[in-house]
Amino acid sequence: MSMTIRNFIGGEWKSAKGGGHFDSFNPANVNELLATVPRSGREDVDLAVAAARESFLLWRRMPAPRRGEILYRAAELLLRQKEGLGELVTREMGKVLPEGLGDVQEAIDIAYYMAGEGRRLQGETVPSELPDKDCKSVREPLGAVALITPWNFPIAIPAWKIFASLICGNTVVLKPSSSTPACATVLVEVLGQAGIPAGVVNLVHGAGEEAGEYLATHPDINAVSFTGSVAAGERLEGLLGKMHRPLATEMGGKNAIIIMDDADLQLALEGVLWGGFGTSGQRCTAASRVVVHEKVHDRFVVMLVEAAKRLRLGDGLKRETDVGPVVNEQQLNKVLGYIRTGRDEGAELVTGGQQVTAGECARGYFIAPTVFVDVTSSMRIAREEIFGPVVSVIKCSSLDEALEIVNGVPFGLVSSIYSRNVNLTARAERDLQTGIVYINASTIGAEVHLPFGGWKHSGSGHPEAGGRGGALDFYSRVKVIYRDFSGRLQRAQIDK
Ligand code: UN1
Repeated sequence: MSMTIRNFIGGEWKSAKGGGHFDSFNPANVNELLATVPRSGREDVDLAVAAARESFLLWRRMPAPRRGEILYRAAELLLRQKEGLGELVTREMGKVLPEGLGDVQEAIDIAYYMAGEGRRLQGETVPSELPDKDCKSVREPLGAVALITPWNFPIAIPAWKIFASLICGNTVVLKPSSSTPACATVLVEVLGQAGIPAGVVNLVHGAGEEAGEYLATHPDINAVSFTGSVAAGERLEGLLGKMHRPLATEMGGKNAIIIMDDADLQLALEGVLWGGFGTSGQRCTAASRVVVHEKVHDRFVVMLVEAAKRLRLGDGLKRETDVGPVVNEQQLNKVLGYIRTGRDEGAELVTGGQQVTAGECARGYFIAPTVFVDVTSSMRIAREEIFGPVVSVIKCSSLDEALEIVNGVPFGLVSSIYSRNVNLTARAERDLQTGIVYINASTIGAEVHLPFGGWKHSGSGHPEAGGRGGALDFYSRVKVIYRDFSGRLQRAQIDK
């Protein structure tokens, strides 16, 4: 049964002022309509921003531990609804059910974690260079923040941003991806049930170019956090840079797994399958490059091709499905386009490479798990983010060469190395130019209490998740307070 979705503004569910709407479908079966969604315009965004501004004073003055208690209740409610929400994730964006449940679990984790941060939110207290004077720094919220989120983690990524914003004392306007509006709506519903006051979290549905961009550049917004495509992120960087508005962007990766000649190949294989084809390759953290030592290259390719062929495509709600659909027709065409590019560039396609339309795949957007070999680092399939179930295998002859290949792309989100040699893994740990490095583990599986963010073109360098050194640094600003209780003029740098 399909839902009729509304915006959530100032604690009320509202249709779009202009009356327009769009639909959300199940990508495993496009005949299944999930939701009819308001297509918001400027007026709707104006109302949501006004609601966020109005509630800011009340929310920022609520003691942070009290804000944390509300977040804790949200975590408990999400836990109770985990099954239903996980299924909705699978139905709305296609990832297999265990991953849909994982998406929800990641939101639960961040809610508990940020609830605890309400009793920390540390600044610093340090001695002054002068007598009878003390110095401290405190964290203050930014104001009303705009959060623009993608479809690949339709619960977890909004939750990363919302809970970090809220614990710092900000109010929020969320514009979720137009491909996953139902997931965002249920998440916001739960926040209301947890006791978040009206106006503190607002939700506006619509297209990125309309509602999203207008929201991000709205004069009454104080900061913007965006996760999504490179093109949209770079556009926002241009617009907001001119406005001197804080912007956190998370725009993807071209992540690689290095497999050295002494690696446990079976373990590495499992890592490549999980990293390359989990979520149908639609993660910023997906392992889309595998750099394999020449001594084990051919053996590993045989293992990979056999295993990739065995993966079962289908509806993610079915227990036996390994790989679900890609999210929509546009992604389908984009990924198929990259597969054509790979062939044209001279890479050898060893398995997959086409849309699957047989049997239960007939009504959805399915692409067979695809592996290219003989890929060189200058090819587009080895440099650009594909965001689909496509793995490019590149041969190397030493760790140095592997590091050069991995580091030689503009992105820098995740990398991984499989080797039993501690000296090699320690060198890789030191020299890999990515925000996240895994040793003997795949490229996916970041945990919420550590910062999540890419280097280089992967993002702005303001990580998601984590506490100090992570999301809290973006969603708060530091105020330094000097208190002089000497009763006389004391001059720093001058009086001794
Ligand atoms: C993303 O791909 O956008 O490490 C986020 C992971 C997840 C988060 C991925 N915990 O793959």
